[in-house]
Amino acid sequence: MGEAPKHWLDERCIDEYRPLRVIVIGAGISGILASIRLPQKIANLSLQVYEKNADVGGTWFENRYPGCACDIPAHTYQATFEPNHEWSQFYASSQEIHRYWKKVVAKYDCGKYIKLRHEVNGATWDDRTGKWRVSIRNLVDHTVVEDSCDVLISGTGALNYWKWPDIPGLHDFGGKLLHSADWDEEFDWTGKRLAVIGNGSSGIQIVPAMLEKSVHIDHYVRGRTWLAPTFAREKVDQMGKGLDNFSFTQEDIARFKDDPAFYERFRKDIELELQSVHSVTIKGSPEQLGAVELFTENMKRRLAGKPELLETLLPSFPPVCRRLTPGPGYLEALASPKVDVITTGIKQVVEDGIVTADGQHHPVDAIICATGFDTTFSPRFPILGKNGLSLSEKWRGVPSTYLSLATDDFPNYFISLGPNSALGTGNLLLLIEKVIDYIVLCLQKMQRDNIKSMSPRSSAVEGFVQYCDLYFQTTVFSLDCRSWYKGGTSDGRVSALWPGSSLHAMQALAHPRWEDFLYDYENENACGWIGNGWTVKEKTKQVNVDYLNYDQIDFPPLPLVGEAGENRALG
Ligand code: N01
Repeated sequence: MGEAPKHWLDERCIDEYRPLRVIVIGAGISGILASIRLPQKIANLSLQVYEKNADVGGTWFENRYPGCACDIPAHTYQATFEPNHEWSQFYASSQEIHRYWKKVVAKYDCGKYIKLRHEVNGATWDDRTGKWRVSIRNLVDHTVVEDSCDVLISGTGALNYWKWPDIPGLHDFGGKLLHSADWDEEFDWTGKRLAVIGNGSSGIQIVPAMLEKSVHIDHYVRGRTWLAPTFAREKVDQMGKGLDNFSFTQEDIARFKDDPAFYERFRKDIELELQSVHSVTIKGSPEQLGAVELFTENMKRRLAGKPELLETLLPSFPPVCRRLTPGPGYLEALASPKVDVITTGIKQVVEDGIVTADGQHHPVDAIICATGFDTTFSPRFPILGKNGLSLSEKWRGVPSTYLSLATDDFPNYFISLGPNSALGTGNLLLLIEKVIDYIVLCLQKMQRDNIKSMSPRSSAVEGFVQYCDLYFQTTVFSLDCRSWYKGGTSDGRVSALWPGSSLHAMQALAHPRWEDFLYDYENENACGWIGNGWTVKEKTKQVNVDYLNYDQIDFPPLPLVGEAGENRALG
């Protein structure tokens, strides 16, 4: 064997971790969690988060339509490590959730990493330097800044790219035209006739919230949808509040604060319910069949004021195929004499209203499009990986990933809430935390093993895509219902959901399978990570033997002996 080149011996202690510059795109929940966990766990880190908006919070900053709230109970829609004792509602409003995340940002001083009003508009991988070149537009002075990083993390969210529906004449409308995800908070609809298009989660919240002040609402329902019984409501009822009261009083909040055991039990009971319904997503399962009956009864009860609507609304597809929502107050609002549910298709929008396919003209003062987002996962700006490969080209058709968070030929690129990461049931925030933890483990490995770049093997990406496709055949998500889970189609590929339960995702993300990745090393010697034979503490004359501290020693449990079960002792 020939002599190894001298430069193979790295002038670096084994634990002298290489500097890593990381850019995160977006300061929504993913970006905030990244700006807490990365500085906590990555040595020698330079972190920059770019956020296009004027504030942090992502979805919960942007979505301001009337009634906007999280339809998952607030006590399970928070960071695991930041339990909030002061939620004022069982289903917190978008404003309250936004305030919560702003407090988290302030508490962990994340602001120092975040540049607001800076929109990333391009990213290109340079294989030679092992860095991403990132182009950012300053939205205040419109200058373009160039930055670079070792690792690029996308935290732009799956439901951020809102779009107008494809309806002829929409922009010829002479009244007020709004989209749920681009709300005009100045808009006053008192005494106005409204059209609300769409009965997804947004439309379901908007109709009851706008009803009181409006004079009339035409609610355009193209597809049918299931309304779930209110989630975990007996937990609220157990507090003596009654089944339909979702506000917490000052006394309730004081109890959450002063009685930690009560708070923990309340939080865990709801979480347990959230995590125990996965089987309802499986085709033909007793839970799925039971849900049809349960949900039908629930809808019938809530539509008592207009029983004829049940026939109009009841879907032929099973529950959970489309995203499920409890929609408190929605069915009750539809039963109001002020609301017309219109299922005839929209032919066109005219200057003063909407014309349906049967030729009827429905005049309105405002049209509210609660019609959803572009969920194709095509990036909004060019992201170019190895050999100039464009991510939007690569993902045309199938947005293929490895575990939703990385893809082949895009080294050092990670995604939070990428394709196949959303959940039909379970706890999405927990999943975001686990994805960020997974990325942290990858960054730690890059530093420990002196890795220049890593990306999943093509075979691992193909394997995950195939796994998803086979898995979803067993679930109700693949049945015939139009949903953003399938990119807005009825029979397309399920490209938005994690293929399993949220507890399954937790397990899958807990321990990266390093063999599923390809690596390039900083040093040409694949064993370069061993460094120069020194540890940092020795080089800096700060040696200690803390590994002998009792709290650092891993004492194995002793076997029990004798009837009394006394332990064996050495002396
Ligand atoms: O959008 P959607 P969304 N003509 O795509 C209809 C999250 N979210 O904003 O079903 C007529 O679900 C379309 O009809 P159809 C949550 O994950 C969470 O409501 O395709 N109608 C559908 O009814 C949710 O799933 C919360 O036939 C048209 C609706 O518009 C996701 O965001 C709250 C149309 C779009 O529904 C998206 O919800 C709100 C057309 N041309 C949202 N085009 C929480 O509480 C579309 N539609 C956490």
